[in-house]
Amino acid sequence: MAASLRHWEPKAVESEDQSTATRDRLTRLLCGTFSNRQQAFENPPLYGHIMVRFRPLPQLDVGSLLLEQAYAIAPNEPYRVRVLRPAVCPQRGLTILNFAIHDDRRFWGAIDDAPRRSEIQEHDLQLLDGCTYIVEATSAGFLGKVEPGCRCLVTRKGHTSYLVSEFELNKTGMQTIDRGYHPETHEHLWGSIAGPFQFEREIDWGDESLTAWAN
Ligand code: CYC
Repeated sequence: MAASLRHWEPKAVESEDQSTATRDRLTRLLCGTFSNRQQAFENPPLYGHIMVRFRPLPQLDVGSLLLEQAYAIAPNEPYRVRVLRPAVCPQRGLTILNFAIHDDRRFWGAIDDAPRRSEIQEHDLQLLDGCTYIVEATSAGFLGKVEPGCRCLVTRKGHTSYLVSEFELNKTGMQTIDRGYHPETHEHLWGSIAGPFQFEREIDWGDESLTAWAN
């Protein structure tokens, strides 16, 4: 007997409710202030002391989080400002979309300033194509990797490289590894020889995500 295609379903696929709940759990777990204070103090000069902060932007699509990444000595001069958006897509499952903000200087420090955060609009965002994280839930939290394909192109010291990046997120914090590779030779050009950055959660803003998109 031919099996009916209509009834075929891969076992691992979650129901829509389950995957929305998982997405919301990821959003909640990202919200907060993370720093590698201990690692930086124990291993100078291998690791700079970095602060990573994620906070909800309720005026934007569900899950949108402002990210400011800065050296701890200059917290309001972030070297990376992004909007991240956990999202479930039918082909790839749980993902995090990564957007740059046009002229992001306008919003430096907005992570600590709700009125300024509220000014960020959807038309300020530009999707960083190829830089989407593919995420899986684990018992303790989440694992994410930049999508395959070597398409997350970044420029460092005038040279183009593609980013290979992974993170592991749980209640206590987040570990990250970023590495850049040459687009043709695939030679390792920069990043993480000493091992992952170990960020600990210092402030938990997860509760802000519970009400941000409720209506
Ligand atoms: C680039 N690091 C990137 C990019 C991503 C991340 C997505 C390229 C796309 C972009 O610019 O947004 C990583 N973004 C993340 C991670 C999260 C995130 C893990 C959390 C979910 O939202 N990166 C570090 C270290 C440092 C580093 C502190 C040491 C290797 O976290 C370097 N990352 C680094 C560099 C680049 C990069 C040099 C490319 C050039 C640049 O942006 O300056």
